[in-house]
Amino acid sequence: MKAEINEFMESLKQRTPGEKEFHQAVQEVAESVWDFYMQNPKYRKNKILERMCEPERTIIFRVPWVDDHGEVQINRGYRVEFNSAIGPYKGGIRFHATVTLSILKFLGFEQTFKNSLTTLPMGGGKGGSDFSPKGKSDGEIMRFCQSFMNELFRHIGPDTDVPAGDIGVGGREVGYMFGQYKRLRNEFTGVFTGKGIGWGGSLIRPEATGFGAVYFVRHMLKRLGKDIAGHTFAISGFGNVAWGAVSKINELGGKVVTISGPDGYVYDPDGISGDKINYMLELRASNQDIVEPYSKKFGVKFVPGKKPWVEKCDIAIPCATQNELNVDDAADLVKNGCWLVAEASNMGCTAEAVEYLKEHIDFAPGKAVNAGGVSVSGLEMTQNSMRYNWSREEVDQRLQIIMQDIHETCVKFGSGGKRIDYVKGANIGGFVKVAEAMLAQGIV
Ligand code: 2IT
Repeated sequence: MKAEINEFMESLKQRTPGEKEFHQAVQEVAESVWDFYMQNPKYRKNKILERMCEPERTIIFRVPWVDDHGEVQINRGYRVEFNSAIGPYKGGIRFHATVTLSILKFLGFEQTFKNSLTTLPMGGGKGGSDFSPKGKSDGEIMRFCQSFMNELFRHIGPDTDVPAGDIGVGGREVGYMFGQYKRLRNEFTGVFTGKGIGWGGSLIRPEATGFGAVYFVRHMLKRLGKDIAGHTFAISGFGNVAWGAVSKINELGGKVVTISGPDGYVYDPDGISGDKINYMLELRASNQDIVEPYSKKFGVKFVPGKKPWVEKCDIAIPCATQNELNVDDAADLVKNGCWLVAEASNMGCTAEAVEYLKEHIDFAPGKAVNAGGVSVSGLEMTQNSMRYNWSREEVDQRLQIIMQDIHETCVKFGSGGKRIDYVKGANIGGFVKVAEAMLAQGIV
């Protein structure tokens, strides 16, 4: 089996040289689904997996804009329309200096499986730019978003491709991009999710990724006869996902002792609760991309340049970015008594870390754990189509049902070993629905 996967990966690597994050994401899926793929000649004959690894369309474009000093700036914009077998392309837009085609391809590839798991009719896509919002003025961000949309508008639409936020893209950026789309098309339509509440957004969307992650962890814990209450959590990041997770963990009686940023991590032994959670929003809005001010404000430890995985916790939830937890971090966590890791970031752990964690403790991957975000995006699309808004309770209820379904799918396809293999469960569970749709739709 290993030789066949290696052959498959070698051929992929030859066609996509240098795209290491993309290769990492595909390798994980290939290893999970290989046996299943081999047992189903209809998939193999139709080269379903090979086709899934080739985006249906990739758009790359110049994004010129003028900064506050009158200087011309040039960034690169992307939209990777990966797979539309089960619905319009759906996935976020990332603005970050590290954005490359490889990163957006890994994200778009994973999004296809994640969206399939949500039970909602959404294909997979991802977009973004190497533009960094850090330290930019509001005017600069608006002009960049408008220039970005001046090209992207011709490729997206409510039944074609529906972007949303991701790292560096929140309510403000979605607003600017949606506004420009509406101006160019002369059309008020559900072309973006993560919109403001007064203009087509859904309640709970900002909280959804973090809430969903904690609902998913709660199901994992239930199988172990445990609960969120009384447990200590280490979290990385301090953005939208971390904020939602910290809020829900507090509500359910858990304690969060860390958050982190590119500058280091904060250790708060009393727990990040109450006003401290609201302060996370202020930190994020400051556009500085640092967490140190938290330690100054609340008089707690700040460790510069380090990740939070050396602190003692029961459960760790990476909420920042890809490959933020490596095998040494994984070993530190396990050594200090951590017994569950759930990725809320996309591909938050390196392949070696995933292997180590799966061997030693319970582990669940981002495409299952963080699917609550895109799920509520799907619910936002539904509400937009109905021209109606559901209440907070209604959206939250649906989110909880979806996270339960995703967990059940993981258990269904990931059982058989000494622990549930959530990676295998999520990958096969996500694969089947897309594969069946691709089969039914012919060679397209
Ligand atoms: O990674 C993700 O699932 C997201 N950034 C959210 C995508 C969406 O369309 O809401």
